[in-house]
Parts: sequence; structure tokens; C-alpha cells
Amino acid sequence: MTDTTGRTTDQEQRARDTAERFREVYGAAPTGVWAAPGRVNLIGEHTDYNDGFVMPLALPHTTLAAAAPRTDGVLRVHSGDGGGSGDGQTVELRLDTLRPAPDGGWAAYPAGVVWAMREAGLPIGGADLHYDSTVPVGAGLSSSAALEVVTALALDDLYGLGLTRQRLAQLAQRAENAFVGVPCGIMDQTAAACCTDGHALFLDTRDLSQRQVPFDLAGEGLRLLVVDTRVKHELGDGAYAQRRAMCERGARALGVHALRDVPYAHLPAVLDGLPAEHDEPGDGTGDGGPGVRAVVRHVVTENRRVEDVIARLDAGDPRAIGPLLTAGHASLRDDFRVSCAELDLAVAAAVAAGALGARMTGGGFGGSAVVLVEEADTDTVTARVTGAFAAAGHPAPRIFPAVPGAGARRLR
Ligand code: GAF
Repeated sequence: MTDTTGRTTDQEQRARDTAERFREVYGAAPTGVWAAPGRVNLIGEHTDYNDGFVMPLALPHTTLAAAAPRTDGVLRVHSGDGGGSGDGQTVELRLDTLRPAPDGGWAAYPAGVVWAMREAGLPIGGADLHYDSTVPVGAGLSSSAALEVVTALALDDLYGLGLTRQRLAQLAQRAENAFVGVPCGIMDQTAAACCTDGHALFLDTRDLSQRQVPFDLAGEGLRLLVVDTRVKHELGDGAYAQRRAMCERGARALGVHALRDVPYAHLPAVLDGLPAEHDEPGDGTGDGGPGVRAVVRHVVTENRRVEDVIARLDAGDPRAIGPLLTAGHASLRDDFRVSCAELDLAVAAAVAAGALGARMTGGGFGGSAVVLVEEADTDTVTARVTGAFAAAGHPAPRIFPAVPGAGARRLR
């Protein structure tokens, strides 16, 4: 099988190719080849920095790293640019001079992981790394987390650390927060590290407890489609941080540690009790962001939707999650205000064409939507969404099925 760029999607072949390319770049064979996937989030958006619930699943799209240790305190990283990161140049850094580097380009992600591991006191030396990725960049499918997590897993193996997958995810998040400078939550890195084939991952981001929830759509005659709107999404800009700040302001106003602590049953009374000043938008970033009342409403209802999705899946009724997905989108669009015209159009066109439910996935402001459809309706829904984009004058979206895949692993 080949992807849209004509490259093989067969993991073993890709692992061989990546090892071969490592040898060309660095002049010796790698010690091994590792993989980490991109993800979509089924439900639970902008809850992970509110101690809430999330439910991502891993995509078959992966970032591969071929790696070998070095003894001279040097880190070298090179990307084949398959997935769009890197420019074909080898970046060489000394471990003892690694410093947090906003605007450090793609190499800041692997460098940040090495920095975070060393900062945590782990005995990490130098390494040569070559990457190849099929995770679309800027599509809201967590290419950054895949890059971080595959680096963490490769280093973990190279240096025989034996860290848990969750610990690797935390180190990867630390790299992104403190080194790259993006204030993301723990969802994407945990998805890349901990997802398993055929499952969605239920994660409680407060205590990091996990449950693998069987998600066999094909067996049910269903499909989950990803609609990549091709509107580039960037977490690094101010809007994500602004939403996060508003949530923190809401928690302070309500006297709770995090918005997770607002019980759903008390939500109407809690919202009524907030003074009118909490309807004022944003914090002056000028993006028309939501006020405190709206972000509280989104987070509390979204956590509830995650619980309801799990209950319906546990009851063996996956079709019944459709309306919850669509309700989640409305909340992200109207209350949290992180959607955009293309995402709204993808969701509206899919639902109008008979999809069971649809929502934006990931941070928003572009990126991708997920659409739950009867398998038999796949072509109709795909055509209607594509047609709606053409009619609106938007570039054609890229639509493909999300088959729940495996988390990070060693390939050879
Ligand atoms: C991005 C972030 F990286 C995640 O931590 C999460 O907050 C998500 O946006 C929104 O749910 O993917």
C-alpha cells in the first residue's frame, strides 16, 4: 500500500527504508527503529488542562525514528521530511548547551525531549536520530506528540531506562510545555504512547488512570472518518493559551482546584451565580474569545459527554454516541469558540448527509473533524462534504477512515 505521496504505508518496509536512510545519513546502521502514531480525539476536548476526561484513539499514521547512541554528548537529528517536518538538513546540538528554545523549528521537539529527560535526572547521553513521518503536519492530528514520543521511546530503549509509557508521555509533554513553549495538556502524548489497536483510550487526566475501551467500528458496520480541512492549525499562537487562562480564571472564580471539580448536576446554579463580568470575552487578545461562563459550561458539559459516550459504548450501542459528538461540536463552536468556518461546514454537511454525528477534533482553529457514519454511507457523506467545500470555495478536504491503531512501539 502507498499513501497519497506514493510512499509505502507498510510498517516493516518503512522501518527498513528508515534504517537504510539512517545509514546513508550517518554512515552506520541504527541500533533500532521505533514508531509513534498520530491521533484523533473521539470526545473530551479542551478538558485535559482542566483535570478532565479525554478519549483519543491512535491513527495508523506514524512517525518513525531510527536511532543509535553516541558517547560524545552530541545530539544529531535529521528528517526525511516525509510528513513535512524537517528540511533535509542534519541539526547538531551539544547536550550540555540545550536550552528551552521557542521558535527552535522542528528540531526543538526531539531536543526538548532529551532536555526534559536530562532535567529529570535520567542518564541520557547523545544520539543520532533520523525520522520519517506519515502523520500530516498542521492537521490537528498530533504530529508533534508523535515526534516527541517516538524520540522518548527510542532514548528509553537506547539507554535501557525501562520507563513506563505514561512516564514517557509526561516527559514529552514537559518538552513541549517548557522547551518548545506550547502550553498543551497531556492528551496527545498519552495517546501516542499508550493507545492500543482496536481501542479508544479513556484517560482521566487528573490521576492519569486509563482504560482501553474496545472500539471495533468495522465489526459494527460503522466508520469514523477524518476530515482534514487543510486549514493549518497552530497551538503555539495565543488563542489556545487564552482558552486555558480563561479556564483557570473560571476555576479561581468558583473556588475549585480545576473545572473538573464543578459537578454537572450543579452547573445551572453555578452559572447563575457567576457575576455578569464573567460574560466578558477573552483577555484582550482581540480574537473574540469566550468569557468565563461559556468556558465553564463547555468544560463541565464536555466531561459529561465523555462519560456518556463510554456508557453508550459499554452498553454495546456505538451508534448512540453520534448525537453526543455533534453536541460536543456545538459546544466547542458556540461556547469555547475554537472552531472555524471549514470545520463547521464539514460537520454540518456530514450530518445533513446522514452521518450519525460529527465534531472537530483536537485543539481547533483549523485542523480536522471526525465523522461517525454507517459504512454504507461513507461515499455519500464523503461526496457531500467535498461538494460543500467546493461550493464554498474552500480547497478540497482530505478524507480518510480512522482505524484505531497501536501506540508507540519498537519496530526492529
Ligand atoms: C491540543 C493539545 F495539545 C491537547 O493537550 C488538548 O488540549 C487539545 O488540543 C484540545 O483538547 O491537541
